Amino acid sequence: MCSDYVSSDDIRDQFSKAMSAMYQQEVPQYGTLLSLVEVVNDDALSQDPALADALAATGELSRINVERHGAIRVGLPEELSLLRRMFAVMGMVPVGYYDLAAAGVPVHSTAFRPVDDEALKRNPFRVFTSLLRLELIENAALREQAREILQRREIVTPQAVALIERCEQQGGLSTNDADAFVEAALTTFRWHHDATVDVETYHRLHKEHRLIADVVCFHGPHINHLTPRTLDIDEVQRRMPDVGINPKAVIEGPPRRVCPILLRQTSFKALEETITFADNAQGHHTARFGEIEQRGVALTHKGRELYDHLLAESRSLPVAPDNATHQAQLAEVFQAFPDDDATLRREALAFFHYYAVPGKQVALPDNVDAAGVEVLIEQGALVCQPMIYEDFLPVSAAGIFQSNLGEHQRDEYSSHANQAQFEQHLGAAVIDEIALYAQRQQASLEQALAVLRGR
Ligand code: OOG
Ligand code: NI
Repeated sequence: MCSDYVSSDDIRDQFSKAMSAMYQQEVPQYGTLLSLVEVVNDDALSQDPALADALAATGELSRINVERHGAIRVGLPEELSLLRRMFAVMGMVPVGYYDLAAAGVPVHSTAFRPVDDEALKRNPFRVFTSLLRLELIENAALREQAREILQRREIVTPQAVALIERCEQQGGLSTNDADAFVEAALTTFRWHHDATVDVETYHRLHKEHRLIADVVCFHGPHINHLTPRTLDIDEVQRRMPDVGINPKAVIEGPPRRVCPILLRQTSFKALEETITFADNAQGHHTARFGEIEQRGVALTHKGRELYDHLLAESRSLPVAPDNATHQAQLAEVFQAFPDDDATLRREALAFFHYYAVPGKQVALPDNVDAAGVEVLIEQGALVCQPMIYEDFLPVSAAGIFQSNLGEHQRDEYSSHANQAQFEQHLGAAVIDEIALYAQRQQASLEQALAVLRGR
């Protein structure tokens, strides 16, 4: 690749910062939340030097203050595949498949994100991207009307399309082109106060499902939240009311633990926006909300099965009236999930990065198996750090969707997950997230062993 091109990591970093600045202007509470998260993160690091050391070792300390995920929803297959090409310019590829129809939300989703160690360290910006499943609209006339409305809009500006094509042809963008791309791409995710439909059409779609109205009635896939990463979500949840923010009732995901796993999330209610409809009627729409998350170690298939099993068990208990009770119930059920790094590693429940300890001379066989790894760790020649989970959780995502869609919840759709159709619409296969963690763990182990062998 020509070295005159800006790296895709730089473009992503620039874009995620521009997006954050735009969202701060659009949703002032997001700025308040960022300040709160920063204070809590600084406190967590100063109170826990071991945490600071661990984050420094994996290169996460430098990324934590820029780390965000956003979420968008699109209406048509062509929109999804065009966004795939847009995100590729920024080194973001589709990872994972999430079926939300089972939770009563008529979408299926993926996350566009960087995948390799260096790119993640630089800026792990991810965008949870959902495609509306028009086929789940039962009323055929309404379904066709929704499709027609969507077909009339262009969600990416002609200039952005031209720059995406240039990047695909040349293999990169010059500094000027990259700047122009970031600005043009940002336009796609802006909020629009004017709807593309009259108020009556909006209400008909809204009645079918609020999310359908949100996707179909506007000029584009406005970013609906941007989520900073905190090191102590319980503390942020506790302090949110002090800064005028009311979080949803419970924190989604696993309970608080010594060794955090996967992802814990909480959100707060959408803004009510004033809308001007195509017939000049005025009305309201709620779409955008705030969210925070705390990330823990990525789990193997075995670890994930145990998580899913325990989560299902906790969900069969009576619904807790408040977060404290919910967390206490969860913690009780999750006692069955080992809570120290050594057991998580030895039982192959979680993924780790391996590092060689400089200066250690040890005799190494040609093939180092799992038992051999344990010996090297005991000898102090190898150390490991938890590999952070970079993805999302479907049950949590459904909880986030629902708490922000408001009162009117509907039952699950009877349709099944359809990854093949999603990939066809996307124009590419989604990457299996667990295979990615396994590869990165293996690569870090091989690299560490090479260092120990003096190569
Ligand atoms: C996406 C909700 C899912 C998460 O963090 O799990 C999500 C949406 O509301 O569009 O962002
Ligand atoms: Ni989110």
